Parts: sequence; C-alpha cells; structure tokens
Amino acid sequence: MKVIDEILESYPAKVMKNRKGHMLVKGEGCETGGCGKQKIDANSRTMPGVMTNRGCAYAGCKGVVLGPLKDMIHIVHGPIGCSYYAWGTRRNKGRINAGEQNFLNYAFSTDMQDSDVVFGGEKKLDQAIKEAVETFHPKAITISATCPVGLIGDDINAAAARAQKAYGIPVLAFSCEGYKGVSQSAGHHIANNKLMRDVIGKNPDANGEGFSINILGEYNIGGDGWEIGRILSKIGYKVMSIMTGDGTYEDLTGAHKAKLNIVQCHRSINYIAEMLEKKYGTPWLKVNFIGVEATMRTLRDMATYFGDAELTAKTEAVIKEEYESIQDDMADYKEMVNGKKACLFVGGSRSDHYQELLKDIGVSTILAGFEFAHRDDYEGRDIIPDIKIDADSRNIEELAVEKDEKNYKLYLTPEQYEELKTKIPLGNYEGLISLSENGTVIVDDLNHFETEKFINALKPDLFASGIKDKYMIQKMGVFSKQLHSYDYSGPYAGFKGAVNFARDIAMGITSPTWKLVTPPWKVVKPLTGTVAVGGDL
Ligand code: CFM
Repeated sequence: MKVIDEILESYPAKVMKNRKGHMLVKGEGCETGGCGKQKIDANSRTMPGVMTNRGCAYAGCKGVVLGPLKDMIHIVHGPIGCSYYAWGTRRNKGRINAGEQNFLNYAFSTDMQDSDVVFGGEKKLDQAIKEAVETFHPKAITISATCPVGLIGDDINAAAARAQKAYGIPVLAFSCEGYKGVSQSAGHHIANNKLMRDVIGKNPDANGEGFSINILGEYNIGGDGWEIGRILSKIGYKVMSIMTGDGTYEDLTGAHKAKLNIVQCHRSINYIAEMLEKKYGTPWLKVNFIGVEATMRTLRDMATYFGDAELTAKTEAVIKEEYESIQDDMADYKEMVNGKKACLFVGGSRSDHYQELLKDIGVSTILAGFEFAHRDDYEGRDIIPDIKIDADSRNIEELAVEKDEKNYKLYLTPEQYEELKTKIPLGNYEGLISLSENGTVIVDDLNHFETEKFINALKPDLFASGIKDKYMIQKMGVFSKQLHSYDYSGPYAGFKGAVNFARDIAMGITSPTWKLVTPPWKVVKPLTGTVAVGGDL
C-alpha cells in the first residue's frame, strides 16, 4: 500500500526496519494465492523517540486489573502522580448492597518524596498500611510498586508479609514497576499470576450449582459489565465473579467453582483463563458483547456449551425481546451513518470487538490496531508455540499450575469438548487479522506520525482511539471517539449499549463541526528560525 511505503521511507533506516514488521494489509498478495498466514511483529519495545500511545506495567497491573476490585484497598507505593493517574476515574463504577465495602472512590498512596527515594520508603509504606487498616478495616489489601520502588530496592513483599501478620488480613504485593515490561501488558500478567496464586480458590465453600460462570476480562467501563450482567441474569446464569469490573475479592475466592469462564478481553486475562482450565478443569469461551450480532452469537454459544433445552429456549426468548426493543433505534442511526469508514486504534481488544458493533450500523473498518497486544491477539492462539520469548517477556514469571485433585471437575467429557470446539470458540481466539475484512490496514503500536499519515491517505469519517491522540485527530477535522473511556458515555455493551454507541457515533459523524475545522498548521506559519532582537517583537 502506497501510504505504508511512504511512512516507512520517511523513517531513518533502523526505525524503518523495525516498523516494517508492525504493519500489514489484510489479504494483500493473497489475490494471486499462496500468501499463507499473515505475520506481524508485536509486544516488542517501542523505538526510542517514537511517540507511542502505550502505558506502563504498573498501569496494566494496578490501573486495569486490580483497580476495579472494590472491596480491597489498593495502596500505591510511589510518587503521587502514579496514584492519580491510576485512580479509577473510568473504573470506579461499583455498586454495593448495604454492609458491603467499596473503596473505589479513594486513591491510597504513600506519596513518595525525594527524601524517601534517597533514604528508602519502606517505613512510609508500613505506616500507610497501618492507617488504611485502622481507618477502613478492609478485607484485603494490595500494594503496587512504581518505578522508583524497584530502583531503590524497597522490599514491598517483606512489608506485605509484616502487615499480613500484624493485621491478620491478606496483603498482596505486586512488583509491577512501570519499566517491568514493554507496555501495560506485562502488568496484566503480573496481576493475573498473583490473583491466581493467592486469591482464586481460597473459598472452598463457594456454591457453583446452576449455570454458573465467571466473566473474565470485563472492566465495567461506562457500565458495560452491568448491561452484560443484566442480560445474563435475565437468561438465568449465575455470575460467580467478574474479573474485575465491579468485582470483589470475596467473589474471586470462590471463582474456581464455576462451570464456564467467558473471556471478553483476551489480552488482559487469558493467563487466568488458561490456568483455571489446567487447575480446575473449567473451560473458557471467547465471547464478545460489543455489537448486537456479536451479543446474540455469544449468548447462543454459551447456551450451546451448557446444552440445556430450557436455557436455550430462554436465551432465544431474551434475544427476541431485547432485539425488538432496540431494532428501530438501531435502524434510524444506521440510516445516518451507513457507508462511513472508521479507523480503530485501542489497547489490546477493542479494535477487534468494535468492528462488529460498527458493522451493525453499516460502518466499515479500514484500519485497526492494538497498542500492546501480542502476536496471538493478531494471528490467533494457534501461533503461540512460534512466539519468540525475548528478554523482556522472560522478565515476567510464567506461573506453573498443577491439577488440583480435590477440586478438579470436568463439566464436559473430552469427547464433548472436542466436538464443541468445532462449533464454538472454546479455548480459542482467532485474532484480529482473521476477524478483519480484506484490505483492512493492521498496525501494531501506531504512533502519532503514522496516525497523521494514515488519516491523510485513508480519509476516515471516524477515528476511534484514546486521549493521547483524540485532539490531534479532531484538529485534522476528523471525529474521534475515545474507546477507552467512551468520553464518559456508555454503556456500549449488549443490546441497550449498542443503541448508546450508535447514537454517539451518529451524533459525532453528522456534526457540522468537522467541516468548519481549520487545522492549526494551515493558519500558523512555521517558525523560520530567525531570532528576534530588541523591542521589535
Ligand atoms: Fe483489555 Fe481493556 Fe483493552 Fe486492556 Fe487498556 Fe481498557 Fe483498552 Mo484502555 S483490559 S486490552 S489495558 S479491553 S485500559 S478496559 S480500553 S487499553 S482495548
């Protein structure tokens, strides 16, 4: 594709060589046959100097996976900026019943200062835990490390052990210093490991009877989890735990009793899904609640898994009722935006999920990319054995789990499992490339320079991305929708969520604003480099 060549040619040789492997056009070269499976470079370090949109390991651990657990106190050991950044402004959606605990609106930090960096901050951490326990009496505490903690060598594991002994509650330390990996993805892995080792399975009395499930990789952004929960309980599912949006420590301890794990975001939580299957025999199913068609397919896949006639009938009845209630609104919005083109660049899942919802309203995706996904999120899980393990990934522990003889239970016979695998995505994720239409540009770790180039060449009507590039895109006269925070709208999941999304997109695309925008570089003359002297300014 011409624009890709142009982008690569404008880079210095080293950067060009690196970036070349991170972009492709779906199906390019396949018209003549024999292009084989397309391959992409991913989960590798961003070249220094490139304006990446990625975050850090701490963001993935504390910000994404741990942060939404509402009945735990999450203490950040580090400077206040890190705490403020990961304070759950988009994830503080937690509902509780009387008597339950919810700490989501607080930010707990040791507020590390220069002197702590020089003389050590462990004492300050001990004190912070003490204050948190005495003031709030939480059931459990997490401690997350930020970059300086690892650099100066404060031992947060020792502090956690001391506190656990002193206060008699679980205190979990996460060594998720920002630099631990090439992106937030490393932090997901670190959080997954410890939740699996120290939380999940700790309640032997949890009741997994009925159509019991765990929802994995759903973080309740904009209330998505609530809309998904509403639909699932209407059908008759028993949600044992949500990992982790509006989730609790308490529920996680009994999650091993569920009969099925459904996985919404594969990237952030596939480790737990895999480990639960190994340890307890619970299969996982890849689902997508983003999109009307996608939600219907997901609900049918779940019913197929349980193979119960009554559940299947109830699934069809709920689908019918929900679909009828949104059909007209969806049709109206579709009429407004049918035929428009979108670019999607989000973290590690949504550029795949949202293609389905956009398709529901007639919008096609012409570019899709992930900030930090791994090759399996692009190419499908079957390539996992081919992924090269580099020094950065070796940095993160691969937790070895073994079969828990006492609690291991197979809901399906191995034969049933194999048969179902051919019908539904059981233990499988096909990845972004195979889910995208031919001709879609697929880019890993897209940067600002490339964003500008692609917008100029592809002329999208919508560029869905995040806060770091939203305004740059809008200054170019293109509507940008944040798919991380939903621009504080939502929910967008399920049936009712689809209408919210369709409305927001129709409103954004049809706004006359974009025709009136003059990009700043068209009015402000570039600096000449002449130095002004004296009073003549
Ligand atoms: Fe999964 Fe997420 Fe995402 Fe993600 Fe994220 Fe997120 Fe995201 Mo922002 S867990 S990979 S680390 S779906 S915070 S809720 S929106 S980049 S695409």
